[in-house]
Amino acid sequence: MVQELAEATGDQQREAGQQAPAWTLLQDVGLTLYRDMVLGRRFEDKCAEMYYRGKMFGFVHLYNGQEAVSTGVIQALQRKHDWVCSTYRDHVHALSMGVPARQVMAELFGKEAGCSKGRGGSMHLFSREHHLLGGYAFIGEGIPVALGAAFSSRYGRDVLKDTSSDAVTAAFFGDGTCNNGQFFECLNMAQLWKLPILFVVENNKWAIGMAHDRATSNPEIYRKAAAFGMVGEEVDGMDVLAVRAAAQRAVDRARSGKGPTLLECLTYRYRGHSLADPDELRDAQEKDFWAQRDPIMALATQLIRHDLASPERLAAIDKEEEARVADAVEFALAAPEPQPSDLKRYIWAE
Ligand SMILES: Cc1ncc(C[n+]2csc(CCOP(=O)(O)OP(=O)(O)O)c2C)c(N)n1
Ligand SMILES: [Mg+2]
Repeated sequence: MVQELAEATGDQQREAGQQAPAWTLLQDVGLTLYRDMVLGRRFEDKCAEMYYRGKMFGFVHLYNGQEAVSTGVIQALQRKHDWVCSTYRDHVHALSMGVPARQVMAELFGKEAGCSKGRGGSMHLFSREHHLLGGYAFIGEGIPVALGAAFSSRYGRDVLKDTSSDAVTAAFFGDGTCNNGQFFECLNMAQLWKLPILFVVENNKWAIGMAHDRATSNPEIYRKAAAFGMVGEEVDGMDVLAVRAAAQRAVDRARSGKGPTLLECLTYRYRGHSLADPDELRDAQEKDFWAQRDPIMALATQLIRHDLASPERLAAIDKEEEARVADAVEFALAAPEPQPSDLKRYIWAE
């Protein structure tokens, strides 16, 4: 673990022109990853509470269990420079991208203060400021959007000769989505043009109630990259350090013009497909197996074992993030509704 953290901090230090990784920097990276995952988990738990109390409406898809993927990949990106495209399971990607919890929660409550002005709701979070290209309700819909962003980086650099145009885009999507045509079309174009993009598959074994192995001829998704001559890599999606390291390799490849990567993260969603799903199809043994590999618990154990954090320090972070989420709920509940007279506003760009 110390080695992986040292690699991560080494990147930061190289940028700052320093030499050996200092212990405090190792600690900083470890705690940043921990805090980001805790915020995601607490936020989602609060959403479930609000939904079941009848305060939140529509379909709401939670991310519990998959936090190491969002945190690991997004922490390898450059904030407000690189881009991310999500799915309907998008709250935690938005938080990892730095969209304030208040704005995300207000969006879920349909308020004007939400990141999509209350017009998008849970499945359509968007923030230009934070380089979040959106959540999308149709599966696979975000992949070509991400491809377009990656194309524009490459075009800016190669055709318009703008050397600062080196942004990388990460497209997140699920295992079920990899049986959709847009996935294959976009992989082909990305490799053909060596676009700076990460195709991040969050393989949580299920597409609503369809088990991945029952629906997919070759369940090892990362191997599909080979059909396009692309690099494909499989990573333990419950291990945030492993995800971060794999994402960093892919980001380096993309930014240096070597092209895309298909990164398959093996993970699990703890809750039903959406909050309307009673989750009766998956067996308890399977759920237990993955619960024991919880990404937040795993990182906490490592941080404590390597003397990078005390249990008290981690508990304090838990409390701070819990308070951030409680504040977001208060803010969202008090925020004004959009005006009926503004019904058609934001349909077109202003
Ligand atoms: C084009 C399209 N077809 C069907 C659906 C219905 N649908 C919603 S979620 C889903 C399963 C997606 O599973 P996966 O890609 O594994 O993502 P996960 O929900 O596991 O994150 C399907 C088929 C849809 N939203 N869009
Ligand atoms: Mg899935």
